[in-house]
Amino acid sequence: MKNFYQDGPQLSNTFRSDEALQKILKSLLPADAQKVALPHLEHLGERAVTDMLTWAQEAESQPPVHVPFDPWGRRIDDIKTSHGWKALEKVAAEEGIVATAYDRRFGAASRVYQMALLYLYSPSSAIFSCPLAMTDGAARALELYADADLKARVLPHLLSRDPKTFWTAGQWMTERTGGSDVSGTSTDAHPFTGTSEFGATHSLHGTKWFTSATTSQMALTLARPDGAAPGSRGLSLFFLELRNDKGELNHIQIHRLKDKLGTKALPTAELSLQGTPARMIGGVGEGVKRIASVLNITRIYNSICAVGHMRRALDLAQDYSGKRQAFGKLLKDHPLHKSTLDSLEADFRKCIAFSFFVANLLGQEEVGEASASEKILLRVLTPILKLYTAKKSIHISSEVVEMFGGAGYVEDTGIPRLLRDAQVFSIWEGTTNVLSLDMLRAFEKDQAGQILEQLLVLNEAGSEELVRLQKLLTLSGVQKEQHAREIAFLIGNAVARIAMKKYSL
Ligand code: UCC
Repeated sequence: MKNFYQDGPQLSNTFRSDEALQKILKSLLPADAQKVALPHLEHLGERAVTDMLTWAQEAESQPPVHVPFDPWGRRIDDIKTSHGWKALEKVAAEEGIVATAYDRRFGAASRVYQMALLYLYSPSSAIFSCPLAMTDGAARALELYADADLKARVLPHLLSRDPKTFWTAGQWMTERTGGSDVSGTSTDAHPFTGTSEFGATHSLHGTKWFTSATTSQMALTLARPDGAAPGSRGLSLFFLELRNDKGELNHIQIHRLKDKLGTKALPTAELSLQGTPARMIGGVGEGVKRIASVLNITRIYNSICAVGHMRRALDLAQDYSGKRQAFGKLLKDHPLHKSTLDSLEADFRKCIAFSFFVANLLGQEEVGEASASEKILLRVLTPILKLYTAKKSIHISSEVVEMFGGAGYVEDTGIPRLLRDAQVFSIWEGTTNVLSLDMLRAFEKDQAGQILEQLLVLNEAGSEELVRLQKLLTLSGVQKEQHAREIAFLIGNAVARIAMKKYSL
């Protein structure tokens, strides 16, 4: 074996090779939607392993840089991103990764089609899918709650397929007091006295500790208007534009970019608002309820992206198992290696089925076709889906890194990034525990717990997991809180099985 060199893993068209996705789409998309969506997805599946992959590698190797001052000492707070990052933004606009959901050409199925595009786009996007999540969430919040003039000004940009007019949005919730508990938000909103192109009502003062994709053109944020109550019930939702018509930041100072474990290409920043003009959306104290519509979209994005991430990890591991020899045979011919891979593939199938089940509910709700109990299911299943897919993605990524042995631990193979980037799925947009408790609170509203239990009883009567779940659901107070994660995972498993059956996976 003197001149032996191992061949690395190869990817092929990620739509054509994805049997589970194809089955789900054939089940969920009506014939007219399939005619348009399937060739488009095949085209994107090819880009995901050609030009996009090259740009994603470029974006990863040239992370964003914050330039606080110009050569003469003026404060400019420029954030320089790579050519690859910009090219991936262009792809997002051209391919309609957000817009497809809102043209509603195929009714509820437009959302499913759009989530399938996102699923293929995300693993080759260097996590440009994060700004897209915020863009989609902002589009939905504006569509639901903004006045007509603000919608007319902003929605055509967020939903543009032209890279020259496309905008992305940021979501700025997290302050130094924390990202989960927003009750301590200390950004103040005073009445605005100047003139503003977008009808500002307030000027904001405060520090945002983590702002997603700070190169976006607009953001939604929480702040406390003068005289509003303390705690989260006193917060309102605000729209702002980052730059004025001269291209200068609108009274925003960027302190630094965050040095994160992963998502290295993503320009996440810490900044302060120093009298930033902003327009209130909804009323005083309605902030959390209004921003929840952003969170519900970004949590489903998180799930679809986590599942896309799993698929990418498994594609690499499966290809490699047909190339790598050890102990006299290929990895795929070792029974233990094969059964390990098969069990990861089974986890992936559960997650993709569950994710598209919820994406379909979202589509139905958006076009007014969801029944009352489907709306309630969407509300309670969203946090469960998010936490379930995030944890599975970390598990699968970790196993895949291990399957590459030492090569999986060496940076230039690109494999370690799988694990680093997976870890964020369970942190941003609500951690596992925060979402488990959100689920318990949601159970209490509109008999959501009973509606969900009925669905499970209908499909899983007598199963050991259902019996355990029913027992846990009878707990109350601290005991129920202590078991909230177990409850969430039992429900996740059950709904995933129901969805797999529905899509014949
Ligand atoms: O900033 C971050 C980093 C950005 C980068 C992210 C990129 C993601 C990209 C993904 C693609 C790759 S991450 C920020 C992370 N923070 C969070 O996600 C927040 C986590 N915390 C929560 O989820 C909390 O549950 C809160 C903040 C939403 C709510 O806490 P509160 O203050 O205790 O409020 P309540 O009492 O739970 O809810 C207030 C009201 C209630 O309605 P009413 O008043 O009618 O009873 C709730 O039912 O809001 C309602 N509500 C909701 N409604 C709360 N949550 C929801 C919801 N999800 N849907 C509908």
